[in-house]
Amino acid sequence: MNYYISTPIYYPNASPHIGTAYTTILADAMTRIRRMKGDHVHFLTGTDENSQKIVRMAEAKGVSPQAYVDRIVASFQKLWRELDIANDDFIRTTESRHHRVVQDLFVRLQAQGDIYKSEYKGWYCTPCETFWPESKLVDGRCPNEDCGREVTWLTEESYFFRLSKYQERLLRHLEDNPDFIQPVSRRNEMIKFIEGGLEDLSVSRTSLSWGIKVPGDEKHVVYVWLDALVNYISALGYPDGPLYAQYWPADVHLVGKDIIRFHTVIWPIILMAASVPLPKKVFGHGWFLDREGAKISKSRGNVADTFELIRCYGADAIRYYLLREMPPGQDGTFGEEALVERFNSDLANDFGNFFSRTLAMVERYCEGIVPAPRFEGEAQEALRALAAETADAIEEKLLSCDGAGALDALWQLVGWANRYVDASAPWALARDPEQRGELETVLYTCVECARILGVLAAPFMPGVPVKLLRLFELPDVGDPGLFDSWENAKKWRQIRPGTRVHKGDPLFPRIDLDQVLAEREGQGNGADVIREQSQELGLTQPQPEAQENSPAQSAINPEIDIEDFAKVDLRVVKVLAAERVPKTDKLLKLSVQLGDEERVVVSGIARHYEPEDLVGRLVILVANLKPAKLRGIVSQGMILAASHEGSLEVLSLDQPLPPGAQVK
Ligand code: ME8
Repeated sequence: MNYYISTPIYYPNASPHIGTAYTTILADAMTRIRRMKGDHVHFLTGTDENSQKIVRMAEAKGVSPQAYVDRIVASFQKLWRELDIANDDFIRTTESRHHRVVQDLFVRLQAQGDIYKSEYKGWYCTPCETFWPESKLVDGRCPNEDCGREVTWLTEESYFFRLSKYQERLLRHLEDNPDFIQPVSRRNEMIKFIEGGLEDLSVSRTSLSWGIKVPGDEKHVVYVWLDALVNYISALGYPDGPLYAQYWPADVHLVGKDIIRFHTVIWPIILMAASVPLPKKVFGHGWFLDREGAKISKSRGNVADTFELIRCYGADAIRYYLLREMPPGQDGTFGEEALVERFNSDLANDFGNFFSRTLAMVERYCEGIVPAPRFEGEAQEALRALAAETADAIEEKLLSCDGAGALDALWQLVGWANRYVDASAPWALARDPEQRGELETVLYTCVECARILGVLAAPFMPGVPVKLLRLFELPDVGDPGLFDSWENAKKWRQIRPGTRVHKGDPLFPRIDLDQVLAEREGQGNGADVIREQSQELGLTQPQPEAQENSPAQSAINPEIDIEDFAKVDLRVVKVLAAERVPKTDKLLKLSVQLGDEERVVVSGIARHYEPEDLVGRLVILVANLKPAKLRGIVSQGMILAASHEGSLEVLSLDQPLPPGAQVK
């Protein structure tokens, strides 16, 4: 079967964040299960580059829009590689293959009278790049739930697309195809919206030079949605490319709830007007919110740096956490503490531990050689039935875009596996030679169960089978079938007795959050500065290499000359005031006295100190560190602290010395 799945094409106006990653990871998991089922899958993602936002950002940085997007697009592509995203294509709307299709469509729709020239007078929201009819404004402001900003009155010559003409046809389509918009709650919202009346859509701008020119009227560029949405067919080589013939109509467009309206109103109408079949489904998932309940977004800057999270926890854990934490049809909450909790309880304790126990027992009791089962009893029957049931449940949930439900189903089997080990107590069987047959059967069952779990986990955590292939010395390692075929989860006795296995390292070694944070902080506020500055630039610069251990355990750095050290101006300063920096649980803003001068320093010690604990204390400041902006606050220096195994102590003086005194 052919299966075509897409993510939105993201605006490359800043580096990708954890919310953007969610849609792409969900699409990837759906792609992987389909591929494992033997389907031909085409998975498309990409970037939406022709927007006014990009021009503004590029101007602010003093570079050309193209140079600007090229750098950011590279960071998207890097993130997708690091997250093991197996997309087949990456469309950029600056590519000529896309321009050509948009221009051809424009000309056709214009020739048939569905696009016409007029004048736009209306309320315009610049950040959302959307004209809003008066009736849709909320208290005179942009009605986007996520925006709510002021709108301005604009008059401009513009081409319009006759959305209104297709209103009834669209409603009929929604009625005849109840699955077109998922989940149902969003379908109902959209039907109400359409019934409220569609107005024709402005599809060109004269105020821009960056973008796709309107053929024959080059002072106009094609405007946002008519350009962006067409990526789903331009990437396939519409109208006559072989991929288009094979894959269109799309099986599912995965989008966030913020853009479901564009995908279920404008997009189907463009397609209807062009006599192109409609996609089968548009799924609008919820948002990831931060712990204060605000949407994680580029503009809010409440973004956890995804590269840093991958470095700390690995791609599989990030994928697992995001998929598990987004309840179907609702919003999910993202927090690093919760991520680590899930990591330790679900991945280290439940999942990883089952593999460690199984392989360690085969090493201990059978010299690392998988024994042959002596019989088939109730447990084996139960496992076979549960494996098949679990595979079906995962498939059903995941392919209806419910990653959390699919992982719940998988964890039922993980729970069974651990209970089976506890109940059959191989360590007790091993003490009695008469029970050898029972022991070998139990261990074989555990090994098979580990294999089955490896197959079922593969769409969510593609790194798991890769690690398992290192632990199982399979005579047929080259056989792509073992972890690559979904059907194998329902089969029994796939691991040959006699196969050598190794306990190896745990799949998911437990993580101590304090240690992770201490290491991050141990890199100095400098690491925060780099992250913060890169967010401001909208770029993710390479993170400094992690120190492997906390500073006390790590090797001493290379020697420096006394002159090098003399460059560092260390001073005693008195903390005059301290407060938490909003929207981060890491940073404190300190006002310090340095001689007669008062300075502001942002320090990553908020997890270790209450602000009031610091007021009045004499601490050590790196006074000549280049100022850097953290969360919009200019930090003039760095407070010294020592850290070890998760604890952190700010260096301070026992005996008072005047603020400004030098430290040598
Ligand atoms: O809207 N939680 O691009 P965009 C979950 N270029 N998903 C999130 C999220 C969050 N906090 N934040 C973003 C655009 N997303 C247009 C799309 S398509 C033809 C054009 C995801 O960079 C979610 O999928 O603003 C959302 O729809 C998308 O990123 C918006 O990305």
